[in-house]
Order: sequence, then structure tokens, then C-alpha cells
Amino acid sequence: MATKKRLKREGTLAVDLPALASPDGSIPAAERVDRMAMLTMMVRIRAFEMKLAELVRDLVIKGTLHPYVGQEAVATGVCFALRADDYITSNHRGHGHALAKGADMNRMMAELLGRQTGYCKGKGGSMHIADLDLGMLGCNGIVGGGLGITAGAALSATLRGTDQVSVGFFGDGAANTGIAHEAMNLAAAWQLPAIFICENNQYALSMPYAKAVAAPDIASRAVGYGMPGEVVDGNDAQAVWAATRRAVLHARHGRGPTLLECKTYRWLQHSLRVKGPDRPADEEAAWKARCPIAHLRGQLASERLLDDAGFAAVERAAAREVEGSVAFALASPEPTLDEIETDIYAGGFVE
Ligand SMILES: Cc1ncc(C[n+]2csc(CCOP(=O)(O)OP(=O)(O)O)c2C)c(N)n1
Ligand SMILES: [Mg+2]
Repeated sequence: MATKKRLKREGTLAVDLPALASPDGSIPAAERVDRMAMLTMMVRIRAFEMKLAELVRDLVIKGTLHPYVGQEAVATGVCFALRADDYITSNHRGHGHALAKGADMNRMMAELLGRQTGYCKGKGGSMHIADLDLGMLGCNGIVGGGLGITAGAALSATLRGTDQVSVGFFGDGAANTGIAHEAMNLAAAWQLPAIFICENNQYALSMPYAKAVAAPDIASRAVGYGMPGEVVDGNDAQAVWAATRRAVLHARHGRGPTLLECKTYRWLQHSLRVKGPDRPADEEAAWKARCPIAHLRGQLASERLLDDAGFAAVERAAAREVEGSVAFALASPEPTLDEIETDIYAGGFVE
């Protein structure tokens, strides 16, 4: 109870409201997202991920990783609605989240290739990429594990009296873990500035959503937690941005958390070394026909804001950046043996 009182005294009531926010939480008419910048980010994420598929196939990257291809509009739409000092937590499929929050592609590629110049000095790999300076609190290999951190970061912002918000990305599988329930319940009970972004890509590894959950929408759970919930077209970056902006304004006003369920689809296999059973071909084709990049490109083209040459230039720049990141990584040294016990928080051998 002491915490609750403290939240009231120092936290939610002390929030400094940003000038942009409307008191009812709606998006001010003047506020627009830069859709060209969003498209550029999505193309960069896809180019990065497609390159990783090659590097894994060719054994340049030795471990496994979980590709984000097909889901680019979620990370991009969400992160474009945030401030630089807001927090995100991520999951095992986290490269897109990191890039969209501003992570440096060179350092990401170096980490994936196990180089000293990587985000974790080449010792963490795909599921540990973090950049605290960007408010990127980490990818996470424990399904659902990021959500406790989401709530914790939101509590920290409240106790410090800042108006930062904390966003947690998680999958439809993670939605069924205990920590997801605990984090959402506590965030609502304490009215924390958290936003829970469920990327419902229809599968948890090989488990189809419809076999794991009776309810059609995860967003409907929000009612039970006492927070707003919304189903969003996760392949429409602008729709994701708008829904997130509403949630951000809600949270910054001290009105507590929101649950957004972004319906989307991963195009590639679960992880680049774990294929899982085949999915129905017509299902895959239907989702690929709703490519998030093609969708935004089409919107901009129909408004005469982007032509084919303009899009090709965006793709070329992304390809150059990715190739540059591979060259940077390959030119960087691998970690040395005397580093093996540094940066370790817990350890030991299990026999
Ligand atoms: C606690 C825990 N249980 C199981 C796993 C193995 N695992 C890794 S990813 C995954 C599926 C997660 O599905 P979802 O949350 O929908 O995310 P998606 O892979 O679809 O992005 C599982 C079961 C794990 N990493 N952690
Ligand atoms: Mg999933």
C-alpha cells in the first residue's frame, strides 16, 4: 500500500504533461507521422533480416535467430510514436524492435557475427541486444520475460516522477504465460505508464493461435485488467502508429496502461534453424499479399508522394547500409578468451 500511496503522491499526479497531448487522450489534429521515414525504417529492417537469412545459411552466423520479416509495421509504427527517452522491452524476435528504436546496424550485425564491436561485445547474440541509452531494455530469450521488465520500467518512471512510457513487445504465445498476466494486472492496478504490444502473428512456434486460445482476440483481455484494449491491423504502419499514439497520450496523462493487439504474420520460419511444420500455403499467400511495406508504399504512391524510382532509391540505400554493416562486423575482432568471464551476472555449470 505504501507504494500505491507513493505513486499517487510523487508519480501519476506529478506527471508533466507534454504540450502536444489533448486532455481526452486523442491525437491532436496537427500531429502527423513522417510516413517516408517509416517506410525507410521498414525497408531497412527487411533488408537486415533477409541478409541474416543468407548469413545463417552460409554459416557465417553460427547460432540461430528469429526473423522479423512480415512484421516490420509493428515495430516501426510503435517506435515512431515514442520519444527517444521512452522504454521498450523486446523478445526473441527483436531485431526490428531494436532498429526501430534507433539501434546502430553496425553494432547489431557485429553482435550477430560474434564480434567485440557488437552490442554485447559479441558474447550475447541475437536475443540479448540492448542499448540502455536508447531506452532499449533488451531482447529476451525467455518467452514473456520482457513483460516484467516493461512493468518495472514503467514503475520506475512513475516513482522518479518522469513522464516516460514503457512499451513491451510480446507474441501471441507469450500472452499465455503467467508473467504476461502478472505484468498487465499490476500495471493496471497501479496505473503505470505501460503499453503492451501483442504481435499476434498467428503462431507460437508450431502452435496455431486458434488451437491455443478460445477467444478470437487477445485484446479483449484488457477488459479483465481494467485497461483499454484495441485490435490493430499490424500490417498497416500508420494504423499501428495512431493506436500507439493514443496509448502513449493515455499513459503520459497518468491514466495507466493499454493493451494493443497487432494482427500480423511472420513470413519466414520460426527461427532460421527451426523450421516447424508447414503452414497452409493459401494462408501464407494471403498474408504475403498484405505486405506491410507494399501497403505503405502504395499509400504514398497513391498520394503522389513516392514513385518507383524513389522507392528503388530507398531499397538501394538500405542494401548499402546492410552490406556496410557486414563489412564492419567482419573487420572487427572476435572476443578473446580472457573476456570469457567478464560481463557475466550469473553463471555456473549444470551437470
Ligand atoms: C519460457 C519459455 N518457454 C518456451 C520457450 C521456447 N520458445 C521460444 S520462441 C517460442 C514461441 C513464442 O511464440 P510467440 O510468443 O507467439 O512469439 P513468435 O515466435 O510467434 O514471435 C517458444 C515456445 C522459451 N524460449 N521460453
Ligand atoms: Mg506468435
